[in-house]
Amino acid sequence: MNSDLVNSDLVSGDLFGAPVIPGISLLPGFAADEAGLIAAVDAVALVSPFRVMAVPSGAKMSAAITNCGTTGWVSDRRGYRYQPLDPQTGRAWPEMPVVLRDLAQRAAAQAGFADFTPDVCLMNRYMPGAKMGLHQDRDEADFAAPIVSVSLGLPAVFLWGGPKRTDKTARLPLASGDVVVWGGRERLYFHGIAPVKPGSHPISGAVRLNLTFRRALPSV
Ligand code: MD6
Ligand code: FE
Repeated sequence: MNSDLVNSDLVSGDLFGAPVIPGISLLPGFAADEAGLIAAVDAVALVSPFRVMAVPSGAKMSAAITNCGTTGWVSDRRGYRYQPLDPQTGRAWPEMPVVLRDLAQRAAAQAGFADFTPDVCLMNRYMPGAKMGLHQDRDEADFAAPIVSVSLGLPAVFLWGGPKRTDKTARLPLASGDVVVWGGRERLYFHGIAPVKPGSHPISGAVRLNLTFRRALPSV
C-alpha cells in the first residue's frame, strides 16, 4: 500500500496494492500517449488560452483554466456556470479533439460506464505552488454521468474528503498518465489538489495539466 496515503479507514489497498477509494476508479498510466494528449491541449489553448478566473468572492483561482467542447465551465463574480461561449474570445469554445474524447470514453467504459458522452473537457493548468481548494463538482445537469479526470505532467496529490467540507481528507498521489473515473454515490464529495511541488516533466516542463471530462448539459 502506498505510504503517501493516510486515513486508512477511507483508503485501502486492493490485491495488488493499488489504492482503492469508493466511487473512484484509478487507471494508472491509462493515458499512455502523453505527448499526443499534451499537443491536443496546446492546440485548444491556441484558440481559447488558459486564463486565471476569479471566484465569486473576487479572489483568483491559483490554477489557470480553459475548456473545449460544446460548453465550458466558467467562474466570475456572478458565480460558477457552464456557457457555450468563451467569455475571453466571445466565440464558441474549441471542439473537443478526437484523441481526448476517445480517451475519455475508453476510460469510462473500462470503469463500467459504457456510454459516457462528454460534452465538455475542463482543462486546469498548475504551475508549482498552485493548488485547488476543497470543492464539490455540482454545476453539471446530471450527476448520474461520471467524470473522467486525466493527469499529465508534474505529479500531484489528490485530496479526497467526504460529503461535508469539514470531513477529513485522504491523499491520493497522481502521476502523469493516470486516469481517474469518478461517479456514483460519492459524486458530490469534496475534493481538491495539494500545492504542486516544483519539478520538471520531460514533455510539459514545470506544469501539471488536469483534464476533466464531464456531461454538463442534459442528454437529449
Ligand atoms: C485536478 N480535479 O485534478 C482537479 N473533480 O486538478 C478535480 O477537481 C476533479 O479530478 C472531479 C472529478 C475528478 C477530478
Ligand atoms: Fe473537481
